[in-house]
Amino acid sequence: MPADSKHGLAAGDAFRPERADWTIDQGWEHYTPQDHATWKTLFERQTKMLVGRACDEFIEGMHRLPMGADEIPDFRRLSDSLMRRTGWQIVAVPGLVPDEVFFDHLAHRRFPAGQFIRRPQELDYLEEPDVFHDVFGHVPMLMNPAIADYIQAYGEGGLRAQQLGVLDQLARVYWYTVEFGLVRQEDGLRIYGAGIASSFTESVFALDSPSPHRIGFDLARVMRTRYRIDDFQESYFVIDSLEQLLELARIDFAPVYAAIRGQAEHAPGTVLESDRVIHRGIGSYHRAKRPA
Ligand code: HBI
Ligand code: FE
Repeated sequence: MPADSKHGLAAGDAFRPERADWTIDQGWEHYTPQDHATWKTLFERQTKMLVGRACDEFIEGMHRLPMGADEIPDFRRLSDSLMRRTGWQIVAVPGLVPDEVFFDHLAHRRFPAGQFIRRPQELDYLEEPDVFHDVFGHVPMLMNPAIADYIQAYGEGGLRAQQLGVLDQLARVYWYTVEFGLVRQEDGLRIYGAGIASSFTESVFALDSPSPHRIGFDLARVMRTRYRIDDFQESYFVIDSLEQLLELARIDFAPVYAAIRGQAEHAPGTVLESDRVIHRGIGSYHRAKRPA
């Protein structure tokens, strides 16, 4: 799962950064055998789970990276591979960082990755993005040129969106693509979003459950759609190929913000007349959890 609180800092409030960009040393030598064992458990069950579920670009990116089951990857080595291919680097951070700091890193093709790893008794529970979510979930996709440009554009757009007062709208686009996106491949829907790819349970739910909606991606539609931060998504948005993200990276969002200004927001589970519905969810999962 991704960060539970995408806006503002929850658990990290007390943390005072030494550097203005919030980076810390990964301190790879200081990971304990237990830390590496936790990585191994997560890595092995997730690589098995993602066969036939993750998109081809994810699998290819993973194969090209110095990342395996045996140890938490060293960010310096990941950065060497990324730099050669797409010009990205990985920098270590203590957890969630303030929005401006996050955007500035992305705008400069630096991906901030949580330095710590979750505790063994909390394999499926995360309050802040840790090294498994950030590195296993995000880094393989950063080997792809389309996603690489798209995430940089998101960083640049984030600073503009803040000034325009439309950060919520932009953050939803990130959420429903980079974190929870699905892509159509010849043989069916596949995962490219890191929040799904790094989650054992959601990687099944997102593709196989009859419960959630799967809807063709539309920028203005997604900007108006709230999301769940504490549970599986009620709707997933599907792009036709990763090239679609490259188009998104190149267009100016300002006219779209202007067009939807003042329009109503959609609840996470709403289906609209205008939607290109790929699978209409039966909503069973979230209905069962709501108090009667
Ligand atoms: N910090 N480390 C980290 N990772 C994130 O995904 C992140 C963040 N800070 C802010 C943030 N995400 C979001 O609030 C923005 O995408 C809007
Ligand atoms: Fe993430």
